[in-house]
Amino acid sequence: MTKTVYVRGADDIDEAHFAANVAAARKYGAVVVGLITDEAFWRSGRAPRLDFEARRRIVDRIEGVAQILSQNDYDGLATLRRLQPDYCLCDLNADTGADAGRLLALAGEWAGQLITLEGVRGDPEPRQVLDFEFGVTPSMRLRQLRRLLAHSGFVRALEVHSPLCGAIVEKAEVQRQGRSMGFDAMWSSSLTDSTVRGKPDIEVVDHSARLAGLNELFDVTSKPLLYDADTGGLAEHFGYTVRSLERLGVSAVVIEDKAGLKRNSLLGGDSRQTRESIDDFSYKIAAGKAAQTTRDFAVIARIESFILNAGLEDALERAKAYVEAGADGVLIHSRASDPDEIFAFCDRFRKVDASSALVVVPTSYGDVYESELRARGVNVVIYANHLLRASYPAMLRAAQTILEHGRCREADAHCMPMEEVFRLAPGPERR
Ligand code: SPV
Ligand code: MG
Repeated sequence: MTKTVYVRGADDIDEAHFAANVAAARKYGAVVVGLITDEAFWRSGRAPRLDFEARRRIVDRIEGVAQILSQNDYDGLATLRRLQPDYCLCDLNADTGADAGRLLALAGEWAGQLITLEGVRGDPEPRQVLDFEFGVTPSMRLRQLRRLLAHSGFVRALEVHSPLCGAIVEKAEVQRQGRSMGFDAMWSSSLTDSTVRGKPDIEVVDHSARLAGLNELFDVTSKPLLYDADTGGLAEHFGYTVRSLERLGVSAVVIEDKAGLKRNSLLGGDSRQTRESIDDFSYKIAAGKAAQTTRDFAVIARIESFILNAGLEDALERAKAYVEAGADGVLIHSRASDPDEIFAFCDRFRKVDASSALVVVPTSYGDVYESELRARGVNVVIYANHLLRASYPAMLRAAQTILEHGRCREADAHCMPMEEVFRLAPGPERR
């Protein structure tokens, strides 16, 4: 009897890569591709870059595929249990170490065998490469955020200030409670974009400089991006910023209702921040919405009432006005060390507005769990500065170690091996 080989049709169906997998698999038997349905993607909190039909068409034209199954579970474990193939192909370049380990255990359940593309049976360490070969057009990227919000209702975003950070958002994945967890989106932070340039977060780094950085970031990533545009500048200028962001493929812009010299919201002490009037800020929101050319782009209005001690009623009044002016959602910010005022806002806001996006940045109240925020109707949680804050102490420690020893050997202990650096961006094989 012909043996069967299961191949998982994962997120980024890159035709050449997938065809190579199928070619390797078909040496063992008839290739059955478990093609993950869009619903299974959404349930796992991810967005497929192509919808099911588009992915099916790609797989369909690959030579050697005997059957395509609609796979309704993201990791494929239930499908494998049902199918009980003779072989299961595990792509160590694409599947995580945890995937590999679980597939191996599962294959043992019915004496199936795991084939790994590197010929290493069950090697738990996947290669962490930035093997981003799947092109994403600006419009594909732009609409991802709305699709994610519509289907899964919750987006987890992490700050990026370089293409390398983007690659971390793209690839970082852990297993939590039996599910693989990753980031859905990137946050382009004014704070970290300024700090990496050694400048304060006062709108002194202009959008042209930041947008040039986004271009490079988008070269090596596929996930959607929310852009922190500070105050958005003059209403007359904001429309131009919206157009530039849309052209690049940014999914949403966030503007905050501060006026004058903008200071970072988490800056303690008397930062003498003033606010835009509700009318003026609403006018700016409307100007941005009028300028956008796609239906998918979103303008999020950030409310600074708690930052300026103006209270809950003020925050709610502003939220209502901003949504009426056309904002697709609101970001409610706080620098309290507990989430009480955020919870109070969410509860009241969701009573009167069930559909606008609700965004939070829990830097100062970091004890809060995503599940608690979700339960209060939050749709987007932004981890706004963590890659910058993690990297600087590590760089400083390496620099100090060199100074302390008068040589660099000891710094190796704080640094990744050179081979891993090369593996991050391996480049093409020489012909
Ligand atoms: C940023 O990341 O630049 C933000 C969020 O605006 S915060 O720093 O908390 O104000
Ligand atoms: Mg900012």
